[in-house]
Amino acid sequence: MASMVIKINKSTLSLIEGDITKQDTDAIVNAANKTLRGGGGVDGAIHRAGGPKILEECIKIGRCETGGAVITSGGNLKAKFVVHTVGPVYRDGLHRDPELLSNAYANCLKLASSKGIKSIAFPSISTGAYGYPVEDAAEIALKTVIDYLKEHSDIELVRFVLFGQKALEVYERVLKRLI
Ligand code: AR6
Repeated sequence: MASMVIKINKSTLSLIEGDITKQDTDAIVNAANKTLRGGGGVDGAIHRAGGPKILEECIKIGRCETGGAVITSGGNLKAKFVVHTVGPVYRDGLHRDPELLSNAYANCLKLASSKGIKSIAFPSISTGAYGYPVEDAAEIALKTVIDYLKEHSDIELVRFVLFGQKALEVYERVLKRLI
């Protein structure tokens, strides 16, 4: 399996191809929607693999705004927690799209850190049903995570779990450009 691993201060940032529901990190991130009631893509896969407990907790929480993040248990998943975030629906890359996508990553990291989470796996938020071009989204995602890890040392591992070789290649290319 192709992958890329770099160190940022004491933390590890890694890129792999795979299925987010199979990750053994303390937390995995769900690319949810504002209603938190489940959906397709990663959201559907996480709820299917994690079982009904996750949805019950989501219903209690109620809602999540674009760029925000909330947390539930991991249900039947290996991961103890699921951090649910809502990426922006891509319009044109202008307006608030980049800012809201960056907020989604940053708020997941802040929330994870406040819960003592040491390792977290992200999917490529907004690049499926929400239509964000992968290359642009990768740059925002990686920049936001790198900036966070430069300033905070509590999260030891951030793993991007990309769906398919093509997405992994894009993330690898963008990361090489950024470091
Ligand atoms: N593991 C890792 N990545 C995956 C997996 C998986 N199991 N399944 C899909 N991907 P999307 P969005 C990739 O559509 O664009 C839902 O219906 C996929 O290839 O899941 O943020 C929600 O309820 C893509 O690159 O999320 C919302 O309504 C990336 O994950 C809406 O979709 C994100 O695709 C959110 O759309």
